[in-house]
Amino acid sequence: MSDFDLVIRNARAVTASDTFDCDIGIRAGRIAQLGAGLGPGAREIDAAGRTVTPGGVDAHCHLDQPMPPPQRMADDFDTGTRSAACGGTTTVIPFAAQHKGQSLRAAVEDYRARAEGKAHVDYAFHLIVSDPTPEVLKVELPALIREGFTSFKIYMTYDDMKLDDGQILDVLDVARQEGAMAMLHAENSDCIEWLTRRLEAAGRTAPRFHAHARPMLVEREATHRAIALAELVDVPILIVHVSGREAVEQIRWARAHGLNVFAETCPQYLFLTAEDLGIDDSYKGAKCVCSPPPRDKANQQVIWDGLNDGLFTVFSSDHAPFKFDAPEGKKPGGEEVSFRHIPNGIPGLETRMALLWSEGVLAGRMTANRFVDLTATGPAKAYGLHPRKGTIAIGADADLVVWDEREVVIENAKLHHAVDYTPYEGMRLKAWPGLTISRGEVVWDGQDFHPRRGRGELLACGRPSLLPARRAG
Ligand code: DUC
Ligand code: ZN
Ligand code: ZN
Repeated sequence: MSDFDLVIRNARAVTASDTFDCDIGIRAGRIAQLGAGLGPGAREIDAAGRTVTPGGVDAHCHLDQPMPPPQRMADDFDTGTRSAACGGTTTVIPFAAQHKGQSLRAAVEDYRARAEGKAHVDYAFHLIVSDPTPEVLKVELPALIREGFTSFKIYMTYDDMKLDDGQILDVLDVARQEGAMAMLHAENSDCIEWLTRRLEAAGRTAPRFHAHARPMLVEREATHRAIALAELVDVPILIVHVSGREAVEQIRWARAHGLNVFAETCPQYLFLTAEDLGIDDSYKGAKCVCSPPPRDKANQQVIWDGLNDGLFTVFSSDHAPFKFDAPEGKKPGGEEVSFRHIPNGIPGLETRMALLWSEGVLAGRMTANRFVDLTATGPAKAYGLHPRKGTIAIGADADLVVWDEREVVIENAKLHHAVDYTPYEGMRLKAWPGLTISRGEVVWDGQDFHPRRGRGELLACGRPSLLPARRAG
């Protein structure tokens, strides 16, 4: 008789706060015991000499999100969660996006149907509120938050998504009343449009001009405004995909003034620069067109500093899967178009964990505990999934990564997404997940993916647990 379904022996377990040697006993998908010399498991894995971290929580990725034609995302919940699993991520949080004129509940039901029966690892949904009608504000959004959709994104740019300041205040007010987490995409839309028109008038339409149309100033201004709006409503917010110094300075200012402003950043702001959008007018730069755009080397260091000193709570991929050489992707209708029309975003679900483990932890830039906080515990707390997700603790889901330290060259041909490129092609890393375990099942063994479509569950999120609960009265 075995005591456990699975025992991982001799693990060097790392949480956001501690590092300890132990066996991990798993029963019915959960961590049942941590300790030395645990009883037998039906299956046993010896992790001697290897580090075990919580499975990653990728709290910002886009999968099968409805897009205006001809655009189409290459990854759905099948290929997206496959790619996640093979890169050490065991929970993904993509977006149920409301389009203008649509009910928010209809957007959630549509997205639920897109995910149903496809996912290989667990998932939750953020909402995107793009049409805050009285019905949405008074009825739909409060009800959805109470049903477990406790976070939503607000866009300050993109014509089909953006809210004006008054609308943002209204939506933030719902977040405050219901204890939800509002995520802000902070870029000034009018400044981008003004710059884009001038660039186009001068014939500057190559992908690299995307970065010229979105300088740090437009991110700084919108970040400042988002902070002021949240201060007025008196509600915590989280600024997503922070790219560099100017937005970081705004967030530091807010924190210094006692405001609850949280922040997320992404691998592209550590490992890419604006030069990856092109130093000439080559269309290849379209591969790295994302918003905000990557900045320069000095800004990469600012992001590393913020990851280490606690400015950032969340490290996400912002995986936005558009093929490069495809009419539904970066070449709309098969054409090399002006940067204005290139779908924004880059793939990154599978590479996020290994990039930060290798270039952060193994390169000596970051502690392993901080890595866990940024890639798993912090996002799980920010979006109400902790302690079920994001940690190694008795009672938590047995979502784990056992790390292999070996040289790995990133090649798109070896990745498991449905995108035809990775911006990190050829990069040499010092490690890759050797095992990814999702609720006690090995979904990736370092060589092979073990598919089981539909095993991933839709998670109901609780309230964010980054702050003490607000007391009534
Ligand atoms: N920017 C976004 O806001 N979303 C998707 C990808 C991107 O680059
Ligand atoms: Zn965004
Ligand atoms: Zn995004």
